[in-house]
Amino acid sequence: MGKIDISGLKEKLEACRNAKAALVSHSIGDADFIGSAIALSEYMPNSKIVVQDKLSAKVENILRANGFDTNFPNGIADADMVIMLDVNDFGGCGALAAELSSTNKEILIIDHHYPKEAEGENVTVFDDEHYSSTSNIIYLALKEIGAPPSARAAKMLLIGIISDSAELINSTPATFLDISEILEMTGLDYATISNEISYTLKPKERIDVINSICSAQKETIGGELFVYGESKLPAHMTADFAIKIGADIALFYSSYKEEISFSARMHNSTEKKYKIHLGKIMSEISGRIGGNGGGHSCAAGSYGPKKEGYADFISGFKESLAKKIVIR
Ligand SMILES: [Mn+2]
Repeated sequence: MGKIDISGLKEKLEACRNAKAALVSHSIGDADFIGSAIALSEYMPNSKIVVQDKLSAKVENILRANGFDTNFPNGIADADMVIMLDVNDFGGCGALAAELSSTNKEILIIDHHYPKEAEGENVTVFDDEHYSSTSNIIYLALKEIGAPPSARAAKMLLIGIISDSAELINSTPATFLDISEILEMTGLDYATISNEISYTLKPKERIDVINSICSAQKETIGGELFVYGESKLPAHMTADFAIKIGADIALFYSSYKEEISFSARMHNSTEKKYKIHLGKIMSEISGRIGGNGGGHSCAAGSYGPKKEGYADFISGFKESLAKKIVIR
């Protein structure tokens, strides 16, 4: 495994520009993935975007609204190389996990999550948590190369950057700089993009969010308000709303037919005070639901088939918080 920095990434992309690359994401690709993939596939004319399972419903709507196709091939068999975007471990790639960990094809990882080990002689990694999204990395790399994206692709990168920033809270000076440059380049205004990516929940869904938060557990750990419980909507939505209305840390789960899915969110002031990294916690305790976990310091997720492990998962989460907040 070789690690590269941004100049190494620039050289690498220039060298493999004409490769038949498969651009793959974590399971259930999000706006950051699709923005990165669209811009990169424009630069790499022989590449193709692969969706091994499905895209989030939100991303499909965004693609349709912007005139993009929503059908993508799901395999990597005919590709010469694989570029993993917005994911840094094979396990996170769901249906492609086994194939990726055994393939001899060259693999390039471009990501901004807490580094995990993706082993292999054939693996090159650019992974830097200082970037608030993979879309920022792709934007910067293309700029360094001197091949800026078209207005259409730049808008998708912008949607990726803004979506991953949790309303600009998870951001760096470069996040704002890139947003500003792309707005200028495309002539778009921020409000239009923001409206395009914000949740448009129907009244019934808003009732579900309100009910989920009302019936959640509320406790203080140290001086921090921790809210957790079951969500009737996808867990990340309820967790986002819980933070908006005053939780310092929120952990919600949604139960599906085959699996359980957890989302954790944290106010950035809590992160600053205690140096808690939700992505690390979710990764460490994901075995309790027999699955995978990871993400960022203030926004992370975990999913797995062992639904009965949910209470154990919550206790593991609370123990990890207590270690950071109370004992320090
Ligand atoms: Mn991302």
